[in-house]
Amino acid sequence: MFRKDIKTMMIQDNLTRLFQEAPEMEITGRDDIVIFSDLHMGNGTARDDFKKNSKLFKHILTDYYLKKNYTLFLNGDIEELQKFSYEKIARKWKSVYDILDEFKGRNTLYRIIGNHDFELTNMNHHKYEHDILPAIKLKYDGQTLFVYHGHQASAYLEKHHKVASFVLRYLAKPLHIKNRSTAYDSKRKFRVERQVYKFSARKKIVSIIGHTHRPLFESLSKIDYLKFKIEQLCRNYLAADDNEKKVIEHYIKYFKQELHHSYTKKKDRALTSGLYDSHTVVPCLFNSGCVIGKRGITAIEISNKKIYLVYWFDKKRGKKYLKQQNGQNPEQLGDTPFFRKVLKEDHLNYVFTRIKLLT
Ligand SMILES: [Mn+2]
Repeated sequence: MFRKDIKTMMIQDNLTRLFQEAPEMEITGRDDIVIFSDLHMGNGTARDDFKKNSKLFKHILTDYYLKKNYTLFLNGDIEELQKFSYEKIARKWKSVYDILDEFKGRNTLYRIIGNHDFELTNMNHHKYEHDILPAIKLKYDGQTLFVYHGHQASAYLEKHHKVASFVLRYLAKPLHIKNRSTAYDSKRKFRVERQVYKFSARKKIVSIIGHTHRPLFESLSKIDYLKFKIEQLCRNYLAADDNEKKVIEHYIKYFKQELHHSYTKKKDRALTSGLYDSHTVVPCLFNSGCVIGKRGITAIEISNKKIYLVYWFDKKRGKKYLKQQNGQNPEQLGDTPFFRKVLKEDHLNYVFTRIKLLT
């Protein structure tokens, strides 16, 4: 057997074990859930990746999700314990923990472990001692949404995260080395996604991860998604009446522009093919992105029997997102400069039907 095959087998076993051991929670179409990952909260200095979006994050938690009674899932890497001590983080971001406590008081907070906050599982007497889960299975209408951070799909991290932690805290700090493991290189991102995709398709489940900081919806990157949408619209065009045809033409034009735009940006173009073994894409992999994005925060929401990828941004930093897209206007959060925009959405039953038919 090749080394590569052994590695794959080990990772798939790893994910299977995680799946078996994860607690289950029943959800219905009436539940409202939001999933964030990768906050990487630090000590408030320039090396703290969370700092830039902290105000936005606090606002959307209190003025949107708490107000609307959402259940909050924090899907790993909440604290950046590979660079900072828990005490320093807790002191600096007390205002964030106060908000988390409000969710906790309502019994609507779930914390899932990541690789950068893994140390918490070895610490006693901190406030989330009994709240941290390795993963969770959300059961919806007999189907499974498996929520976990995603580092378990990387053989390297599982084995070496203690060494990585040491290196980051004691060596990277004085030398001002940028956190390489958060700015995950493309190849490693791709490998993690591929392993999770493989596992989920085989199990006929949906996986919702974080870790790579790259938002994914229905296993599709932005380019894949646009191509898929254009194809779908072309098919629908034939059976549409005159009015619908106009709308469809409008959408195709918009998606084509976006696609062209993405192709000219090298970053989006990277890693768009080869994630899948077969030619059909099974919509089994979702990624919430991260809270520390340069242009804002992405999250996965589950509500109204649907799943959404949403984008929160500050008007000053995301002006181009203010215009109408996909026929949707971004929604302003009260009189703040903050906006919420639905990037992608689909019915959960439709997602699971496609998983069933395509695997
Ligand atoms: Mn991570």
